[in-house]
Amino acid sequence: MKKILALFITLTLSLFAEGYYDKGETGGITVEVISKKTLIEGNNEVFVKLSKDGKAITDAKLKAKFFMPEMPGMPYMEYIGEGTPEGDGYKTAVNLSMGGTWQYHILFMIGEKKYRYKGSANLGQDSTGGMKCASGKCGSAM
Ligand SMILES: [Cu+2]
Repeated sequence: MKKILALFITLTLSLFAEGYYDKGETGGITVEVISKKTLIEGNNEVFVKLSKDGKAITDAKLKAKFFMPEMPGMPYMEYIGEGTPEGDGYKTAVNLSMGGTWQYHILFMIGEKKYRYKGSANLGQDSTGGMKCASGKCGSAM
């Protein structure tokens, strides 16, 4: 099991350049937001890892809320993906209804304590800043 996990982590690391990766901290908890593929308009798989002092936290309750503020001619949009524990993190599926920049909040509870981690992603853009496809309209080939 450990070996499989290590392999999974290695694979994930090697794929960062192709996808989305964000790392930060909230309330002393390190949060990593990972998508193997560039985030696109439509369905995305997002993996979230929580850790403290290098130790994975695997018993949190977690949600990923992606949203886009109201703009002229466009209503507020929101999608909440429920996190399912998998390996050393949480897997969630997020459907983003249009291209552009999406804000997100990773909301999680460890015991009774609530946390919120904030980030944003430009659809179609990988972690090196390169645009893979215009406005996140990448199609299924990505
Ligand atoms: Cu929009």
